Amino acid sequence: MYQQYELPYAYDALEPYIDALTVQIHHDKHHAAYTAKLNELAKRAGVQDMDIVELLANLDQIADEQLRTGIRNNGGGFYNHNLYFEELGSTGKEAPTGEFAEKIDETFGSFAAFKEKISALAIAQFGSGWAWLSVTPKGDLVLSASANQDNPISLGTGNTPIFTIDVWEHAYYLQYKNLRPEYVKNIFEVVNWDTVAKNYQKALKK
Ligand code: MN3
Repeated sequence: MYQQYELPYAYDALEPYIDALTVQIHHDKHHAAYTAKLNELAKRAGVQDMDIVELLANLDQIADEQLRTGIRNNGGGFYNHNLYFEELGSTGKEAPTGEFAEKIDETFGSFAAFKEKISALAIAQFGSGWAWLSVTPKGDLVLSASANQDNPISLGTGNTPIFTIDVWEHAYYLQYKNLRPEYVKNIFEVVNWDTVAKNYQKALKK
């Protein structure tokens, strides 16, 4: 049974940057639907007890093509939104600190340069998708983007995602309409960088 991440913050906690109705529908409808569908399909495929990362990294083990595609999309939707909702909820800290902050500077030059690069990927993603900050098996940071509910795990990169930006229209359209760049700019106002730093440390220990 795959458990949807429960929001530890109120629907309106991300306002004015992400409105309460968007958070509510995004989490309680979209994310809940991916989770329910994943549970149904995983049961049918007999993989309901697999860890989600293991499952997404080994999609080719599911012989039935329809089940495989359904699990790729809904398993991705489940995993991606767990990461997304967990990384949000500002602590008031505008940037990471400590070892993770040093790694960002070393990799991208500065935190501002990192924000600029991942934002450009998010804005340029054609149609629905995600932008990613991931940790490679060697412990390096890399950026990428993906379509639909694909992610660095289901794409077989071997990298561990630690931060993401959802650029499906359901993530911003109620408030921002067609202005994806505004949403991408504002999401940085509500990131919990302590959570992302924890994700980084966990990824290093893999
Ligand atoms: Mn979404």
